[in-house]
Amino acid sequence: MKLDQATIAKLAAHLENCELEGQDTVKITDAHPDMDWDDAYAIQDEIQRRKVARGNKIVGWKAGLTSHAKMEQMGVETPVFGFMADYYAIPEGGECKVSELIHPKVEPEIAFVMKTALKGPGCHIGSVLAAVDFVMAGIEVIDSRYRDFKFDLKSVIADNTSATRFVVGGQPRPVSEVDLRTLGIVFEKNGEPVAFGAGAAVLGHPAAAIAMLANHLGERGQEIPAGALILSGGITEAVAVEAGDCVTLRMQGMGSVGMRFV
Ligand code: OOG
Ligand code: MG
Repeated sequence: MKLDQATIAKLAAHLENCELEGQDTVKITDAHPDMDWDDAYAIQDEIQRRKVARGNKIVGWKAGLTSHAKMEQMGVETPVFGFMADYYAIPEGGECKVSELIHPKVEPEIAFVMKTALKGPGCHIGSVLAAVDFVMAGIEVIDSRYRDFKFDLKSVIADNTSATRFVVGGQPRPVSEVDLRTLGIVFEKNGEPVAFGAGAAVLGHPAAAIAMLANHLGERGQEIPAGALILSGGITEAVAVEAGDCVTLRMQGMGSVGMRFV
């Protein structure tokens, strides 16, 4: 760690205030070029602690930058992990208020719900499939707090990987019944298909993203608890949205899920 506790707390408060007020900011590595990976996750942990202290529940985790499309779009090469708070959840078909956000984008993702806890290190696709209860369609809304959505990996990790809202739904399926790699998706904005993909876009097998998350948390003495919701990371590039838009994700054999931006 390169940053002291006071600096970590100050940066966490700043980034969380930007989130809560819908304000953008310059990336934090501009002022702290020496910060390391542990500092970045420590800032994210401090944001999580602030939310829990305020009474929010942590309902799940997310992997991000797990597909080549996303890595290329954002100019980075490693997956990142974040958490999801209760108030990020939007009901199926519900409204997402753009006025609360900075510059939202949407991503088609596979949502996993855990049957049993999963603790790394050493987790692999097999351990994930044994621990997952069911999978369903999910749309993540990301909203980087950084100006013009421009960041480096440490800055985006500290900013809880741009997490802001999500919707899950459609027709959940037991994970044993789904071929996660060939699972096809069509992502529509205002009735027009705008992106297409298959599950294998996520690290060759979407369960690999959950294994990486479990191993990442395991290194920090944490586990994925039973019942947690986990988003796999976007299968395609993220798509910008504005008030008036509606988006729908159709997932092969698993129905569809959507939300509206107001
Ligand atoms: C970082 C978060 C990426 C995903 O699914 O790849 C992410 C970003 O692009 O702002 O959530
Ligand atoms: Mg995402």
